[in-house]
Amino acid sequence: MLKPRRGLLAMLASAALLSACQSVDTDSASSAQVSQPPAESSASIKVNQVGFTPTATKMAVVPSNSADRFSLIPEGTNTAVYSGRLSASSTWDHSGETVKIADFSDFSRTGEYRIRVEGLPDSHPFSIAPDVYVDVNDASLKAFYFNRASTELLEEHAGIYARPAGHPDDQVKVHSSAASRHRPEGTIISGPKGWYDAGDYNKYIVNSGITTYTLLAAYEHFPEYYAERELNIPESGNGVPDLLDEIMWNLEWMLTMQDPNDGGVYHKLTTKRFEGRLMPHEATNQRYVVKKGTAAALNFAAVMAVASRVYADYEEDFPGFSTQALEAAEAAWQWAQANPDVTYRNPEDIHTGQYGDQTLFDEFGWAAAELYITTGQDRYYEAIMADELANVVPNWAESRGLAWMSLAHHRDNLTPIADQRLIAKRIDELAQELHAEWQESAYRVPMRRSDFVWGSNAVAMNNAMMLLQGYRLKGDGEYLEAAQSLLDYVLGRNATGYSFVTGHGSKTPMHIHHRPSDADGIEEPIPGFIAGGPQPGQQDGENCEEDGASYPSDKPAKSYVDHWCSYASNEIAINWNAPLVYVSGAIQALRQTD
Ligand code: 9MR
Ligand code: 9MR
Repeated sequence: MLKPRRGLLAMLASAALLSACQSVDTDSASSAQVSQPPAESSASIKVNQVGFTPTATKMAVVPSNSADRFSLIPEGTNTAVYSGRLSASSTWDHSGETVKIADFSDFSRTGEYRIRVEGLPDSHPFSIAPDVYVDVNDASLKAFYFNRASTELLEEHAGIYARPAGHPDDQVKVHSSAASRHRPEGTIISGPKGWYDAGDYNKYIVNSGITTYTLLAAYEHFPEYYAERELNIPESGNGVPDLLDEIMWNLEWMLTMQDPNDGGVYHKLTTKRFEGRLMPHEATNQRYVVKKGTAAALNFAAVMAVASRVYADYEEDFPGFSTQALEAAEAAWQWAQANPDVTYRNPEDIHTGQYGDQTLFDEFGWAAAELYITTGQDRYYEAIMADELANVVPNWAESRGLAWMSLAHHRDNLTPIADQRLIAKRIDELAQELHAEWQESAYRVPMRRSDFVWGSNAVAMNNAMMLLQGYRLKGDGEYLEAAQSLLDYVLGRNATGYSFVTGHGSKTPMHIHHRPSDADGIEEPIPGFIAGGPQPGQQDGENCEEDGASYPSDKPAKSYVDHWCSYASNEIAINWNAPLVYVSGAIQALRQTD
């Protein structure tokens, strides 16, 4: 795709966008009944618009001006209850801004506040409360329910977002690329349920891998927290935690993607082209299962191995599932052993998401680690190749970090073959690296230049997830604070001034690239989805220009536009929501006992 041309039209559109932002900030200042000079959005105070637990580190980012102090004003009053000194100013290269930090960590009184700095509009309001992330965590998980395929969303669960069933997926064709002796081209198979991947309606095994794993890990790490949550989904009240019921919706689909004749796993279930701006039930083009691949088999094997051990505790609720999942995992692992380098590229007549990972060493290591943990068989430990497997922040194409995360969590129950020292070292070294970034950054957020890619907000959440592994292993409170800063980042302490989670914060995305949110005729998007986030690639530049929209900036941390056209900065995706669930739930669970 071509880089966008930055013509006069684009400049005019971005000027219009800027003035739209201005009015938002002026409004919020006046509703606090203070007279402050109007300022452009880059001159606004950036703070987590949801808020903080009482004992957390609490920071805001303040554009540099001559002020050297800030204060906290309780909502509905005009009297400061706290005053502090701003840090020295420094420049954040990712946004080009010169900023100061307002640190009010030692203020812990519950309530609703704004931050005030002379010469600037007051910040958006935020809360200090022990249960401050419960709602955003619930919503980020409920978002998966809203993205369910093959089912009607009833008003009693979905409220105004109720909709008819879409995509029964019981008449799916085997695509030529997936044809085999037992299932020739055109064979009809059934692959219902699962979650739509993102703003599109297709279902991709590779991306389901990291997503489903991350949600399973949230449960494995914080089972008591999730046992108490009540999401009002159709299965609520059935005695199984809602998180596990929601995950089961996708596991059932994933199982249908395995060919029982050979254990191989289809890469995706998809239409040939992306559907239009339609509701699920209106998007009725023929669906296909496409080409088996090694990455699909290994993602599938890893997830089924984890699911087997997690649902073993729920045998009565899901009879036989735990055994079935492990058998499916082992069959997929066998297929990958026999077919170790079947990388994926779209066949010429398939134009939907590719998820074409070309490097498979990490997927082998991850699947081996999960099979090892679940079965206790040393041959799987050997297959991890632990000495050569680094720990890096995970994404859909990069699963090594997930292996280390699981090994660290289960470290007390591993067989003697496991290298305990190596497990601790891998987790801690990555956390240290991110911690150093946190301390050096002008925004006090561990985001590197290379983190501003398609889905950068999920990179932020995955960075936080790995810091949290460091915290869980070693108990170093600074790792938790650095993770907190990343949650602050996606909820408002970022250079765009948005809280990126729909419906959570004062200034949130209204035009996410999400077909149901776009086509349902309801102004507010479905709540609980995290937008992809800023990144300078602007691969949708031409698409946006056609729509008369344009990015306000080329800077990595500001390159975001809240418009339907922007699938490269404003789409939503299950693999982006999952680490938001993990991180918001983890921080809530770890903090509420403080
Ligand atoms: O809607 C599609 C989105 O889910 C994908 O992430 C994106 C990139 O593959 O593509 C979107 O579809 C667009 C297509 O690629 C080009 N024409 C416009 C489509 C919708 O805006
Ligand atoms: O998240 C994916 C990103 O890493 C890629 O750069 C991008 C373009 O290939 O595709 C993203 O994934 C999209 C997928 O292909 C189709 N469904 C929507 C996903 C999020 O935009």
